Amino acid sequence: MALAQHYQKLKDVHLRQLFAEDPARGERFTVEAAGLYLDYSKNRITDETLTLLQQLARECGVKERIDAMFRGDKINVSENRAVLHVALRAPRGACIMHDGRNVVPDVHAVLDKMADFSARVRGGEWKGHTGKRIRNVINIGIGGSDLGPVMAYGALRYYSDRAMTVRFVSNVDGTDFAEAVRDLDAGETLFIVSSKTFTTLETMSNAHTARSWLLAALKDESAIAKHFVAVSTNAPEVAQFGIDTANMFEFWDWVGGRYSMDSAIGLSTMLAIGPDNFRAMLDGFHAMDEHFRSAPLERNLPVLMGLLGVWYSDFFGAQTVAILPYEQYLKRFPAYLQQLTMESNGKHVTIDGVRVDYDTGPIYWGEPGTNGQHSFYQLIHQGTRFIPCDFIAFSRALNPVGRHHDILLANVFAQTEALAFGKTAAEVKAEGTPDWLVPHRLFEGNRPSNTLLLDTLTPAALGKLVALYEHSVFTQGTIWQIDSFDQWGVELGKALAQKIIPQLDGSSEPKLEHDSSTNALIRRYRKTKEP
Ligand code: G6Q
Repeated sequence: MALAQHYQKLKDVHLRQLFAEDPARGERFTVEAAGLYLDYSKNRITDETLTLLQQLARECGVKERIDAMFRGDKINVSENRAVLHVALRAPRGACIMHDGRNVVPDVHAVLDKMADFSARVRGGEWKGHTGKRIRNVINIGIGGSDLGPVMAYGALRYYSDRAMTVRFVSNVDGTDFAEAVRDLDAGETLFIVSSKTFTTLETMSNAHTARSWLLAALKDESAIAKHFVAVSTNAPEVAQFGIDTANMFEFWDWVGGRYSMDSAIGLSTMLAIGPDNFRAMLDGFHAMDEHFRSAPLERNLPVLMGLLGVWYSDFFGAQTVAILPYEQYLKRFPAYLQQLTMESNGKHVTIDGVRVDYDTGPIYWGEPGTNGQHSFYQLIHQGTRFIPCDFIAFSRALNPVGRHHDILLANVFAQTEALAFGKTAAEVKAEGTPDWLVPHRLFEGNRPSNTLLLDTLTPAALGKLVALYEHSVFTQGTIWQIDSFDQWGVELGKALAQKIIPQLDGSSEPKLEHDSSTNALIRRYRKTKEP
């Protein structure tokens, strides 16, 4: 294949050489879309690489797949579902069809209901059972029903109502719940039970515990209606739990969990930042959707980033990608992206069920800068592994403090520069380094990175950033010909524990038919657990 041959030609070429040969490279290999500026010049690519990658995109039908997604085709083949998170942020007048029905009015009806509820809670009109206003919001959910809201709350904290405490309970480890409520007054606390299926073990366990906690304090079943709302696709289960379906915010099976932060799953976000800011975030998502749908492949930001990821995964053998936001509010962004990317593209068969003979989704990880610089960056600079990095930064600080922002941004630029160009033996020697020390202080460089530079971390900017990654994940999944929208590995986890739970309880030894390791662990736990 042409790309494999091209890789052989390029694999030993240094970024130092590429920049020397084309002094305008740093301006040429950039693209701006919807206010996001991407500098991809510090990647191990030439014009030919881009041409070949775009050819690959064309051959794999990226354009056709984008159209199929927006058209509502059932591109999630293994679950026979449409993939329409783009409808969640379509403007009111738009038309996106699903099974012969325009879903945009449904989306806006739920958004309006969320806005009305949020305004009432934020304004103190919605009162708790004892007449106190709601000051604490706890979202109970896990995976896609948790990570998006957690990330968005952190990212948009600046815009949030500081009189309100917003917390998240996801883990079935009782500590998560215990610590979340320990200093809260039940009379001022609202639980949002967020679960697409409303059957997830962790979420339902936490929801039942929350119910008991609330009733222990308020001592009246009728309090549930004022302190519990649900976000789900499953009205019967919501009613079964005891939440009035009038207090249920709906979404649909064409919204995947990890693509749901701008559906009703974002209710905690809206309660924190208010309906107007939430809508601004949706507009940001939509701006990137439009760019993805209409921009030519060569200038298409998500396509470009997706293709660069494929280039490194499948030709350079990169096992991981580091996500490095230089923005404290984006602390949980790498964790969010981990689910988005790894749950979507961690697949080993093609859409047709054939085992792939190439690598699919890499491992995503990261931490905000500058903290990472004082821990794991060492390995990126001088280790033996090849780790492409995405640096994310904002030109304007939300909290301008002295010279902090210049120092922060100087670090971004310095890091990408050092990774790309390194430091030669001659340069190290010229600093007066003795010969024996030179190898230790040498930096090979030629480590690639993207730099995403945005103006300010606004709700709209966050929407654009998330949509950029959503669509770049989709682009990659299309190249790899996998189903980026199913998650059978997660489903397996949901079923596995169910079998063991009853075996951990009860006084008589259960009949254990697992392997010898699992049997022994269960026996030891039974012996050592609290009576
Ligand atoms: C996301 C996954 C998964 C899911 C959780 C929670 O794409 O499907 O992370 O979001 O397992 O599921 P529920 O929302 O159904 O509780």
